[in-house]
Amino acid sequence: MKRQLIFATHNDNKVNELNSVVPSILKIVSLKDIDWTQEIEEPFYTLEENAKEKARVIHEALGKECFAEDSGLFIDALQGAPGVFSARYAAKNKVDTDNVHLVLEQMKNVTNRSAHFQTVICFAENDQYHFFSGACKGQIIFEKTGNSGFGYDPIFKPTGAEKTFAEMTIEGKNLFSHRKKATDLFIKFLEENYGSD
Ligand code: ITT
Repeated sequence: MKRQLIFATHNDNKVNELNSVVPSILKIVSLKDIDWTQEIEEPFYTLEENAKEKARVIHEALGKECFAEDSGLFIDALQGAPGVFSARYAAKNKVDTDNVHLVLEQMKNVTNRSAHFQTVICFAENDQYHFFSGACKGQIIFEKTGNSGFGYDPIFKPTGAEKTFAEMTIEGKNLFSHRKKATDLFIKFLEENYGSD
C-alpha cells in the first residue's frame, strides 16, 4: 500500500518537482488535494522557521504527519535578496513575472551575477520537526530565457549548465536542483526511519 504524505503547499510546481523524485511507494497529497484553501502565513526571516510554520499549522490542525518547504533565491550583489521574501519580492501578491522583472532591473548594471537557490524542507511527525536542506549555485542572466518551471527559473543558470532552469525538463533541473537535493535527504531519512516499504 502507498504511504500518504501531506505536502503543505499551494504551489503546484513544487508538487510536480517532488513527484518526479519520490519513490512510487510514497503518495504526495497537496493542500489542494485535501481542499485546504487558506493561505498559511510566513511571518519569519529564515527559510527554516517559515518551513516549520507551514508544516506546524497543518500538523496541528489535522494531527497527521506532513511536510512543507520554504525556498528562496539569494543574490550576492543584492546582499542576499530576494531571499526569504522571494515569493513576494515585487509586491504582496505573488506574481512571478513581476518578481523576475524587479530582479532584472536591479541587476541591470551589475557585473557580479552570482546567486544561489536554497530549499529547506521541514517534516512534522508526533510534534517533532526534522529539517533537510539543499542549495544550487549559479548566475543571474540578463534576459528571461525559457518557458518551463516557475518563479525565477527563466533568469537562473546553474553552475555547470548551458541552460537556464526554465529551458530544462524537470529531470534536467533535478540534476542541479536545490529542491532535489533537499528531497533526497528527506527520502533517505524516511527510508532509514521507516524502511523503504
Ligand atoms: P508555498 O509556500 O505554498 O509552498 P510558495 O510559492 O509561496 O509556495 P515559497 O514561500 O517557498 O513558496 O516562495 C518561494 C518563491 O521562491 C517561489 O514563489 C518562487 O518565486 C521562488 N522559487 C522557489 N523555488 C524556486 C525554483 O526552484 N525555481 C524558481 N523559483 C523558485
